[in-house]
This record gives sequence, structure tokens and C-alpha cells, in this order.
Amino acid sequence: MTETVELGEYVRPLEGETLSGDVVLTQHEDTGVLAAVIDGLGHGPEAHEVGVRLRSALSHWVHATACPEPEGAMELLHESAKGTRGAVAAVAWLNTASLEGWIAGVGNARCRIFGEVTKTVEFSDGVLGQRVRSPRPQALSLKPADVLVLFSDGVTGRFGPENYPSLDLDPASTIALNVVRRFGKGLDDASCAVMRCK
Ligand SMILES: [Mn+2]
Repeated sequence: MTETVELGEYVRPLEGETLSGDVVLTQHEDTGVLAAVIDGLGHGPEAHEVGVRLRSALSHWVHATACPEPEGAMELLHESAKGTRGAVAAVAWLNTASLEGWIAGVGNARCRIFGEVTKTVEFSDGVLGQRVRSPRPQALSLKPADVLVLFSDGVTGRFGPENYPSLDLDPASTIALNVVRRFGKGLDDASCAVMRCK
């Protein structure tokens, strides 16, 4: 089967930590692909534990759900984060045949789409497991060669195509690595998940 969407991810823990509070998920399913960046509050092992818990819940959910919807994803993450220190997250789902899907998130994780124009999606304030305003998911409609990037607040929000001219030439895993290496702040866990349409 020819993949129409390539996935990539990269996580760099805060310097001095071996475990990252940022945890990333990229997953192929029969009808589409899911990518998520989950940022457990704080740093180190406890934050990592929250991130892993939410990643696991999201991974099982998307595998078991015929038609994943953003409300379901955010509700699942919120419920799964209860009793933990909390997290923020950005999630994207894309149907691999139509290149349509959605983006949803809570808190300061972000989404940027590089295509004919560069578009940034930000999410409303909140903490999964504690308080979440009704997320306003956004519809996603991509074209071949578009690149969608999810990243945590450990990555500076300011980079644009001019800062990464070879972005549309690189494989998804290289894009994720470069976004963290070039635009990571260094004072926080930093992570990136990438969907690259072919
Ligand atoms: Mn962070």
C-alpha cells in the first residue's frame, strides 16, 4: 500500500532529565493517521508518567474507533488525566484518502501547517484533568506536499518557512528532529510530531 501521509516525531527531554514530560504519538490506522503532542505539567519522571498514560489511552482509543472525532479524543484525554498533575495536548487526525480531518487541543501546545500559506492553530487555555473549556476543534483539509507540525511550548512558536527553507524536501522524521533542534528553547522538554502529505 502506498502511504499518502508520512509521520515523524522527535522528543528531547529538558537538559539534565532522562525522561521527558513531553510524550508524542504518531499512529497509522486503516482509514487515517493520528498525531499528538502531550505535555505533562512540569518535568521529569512524574510528568513523563502522565504523558505516557495519555498516549496509551489515545492510542487504544484511535485504534478502536471507526471514525475518530475531536470531541471524543479530548474527552478521553481529559478523563484519563484526572487524578494526575495534568497535561496540555494537541491532536490531529487526517483521513489518508481524502486528506481531510481535524485538529483539537488544550493549552499551549500548537499546530502549524506549511503549504501554500503558513497557518498556525492555537488552542484555548486549560489543563487536561483539571479544567477544560469546550474545545473548538478545527477542520483540516490538506493537499499533497502540505506539512502539518504539532509542537509543545518547549519549541519557540515563532519559526516560519523562512527559518527552515528545506522543510518541504525533508522526510517527516527529519522535520521533527530539526524543529526541536533548531527551535527548541532548551529550558523545557521539547517535542514535535509531523504529518507530511506526499
Ligand atoms: Mn512544556
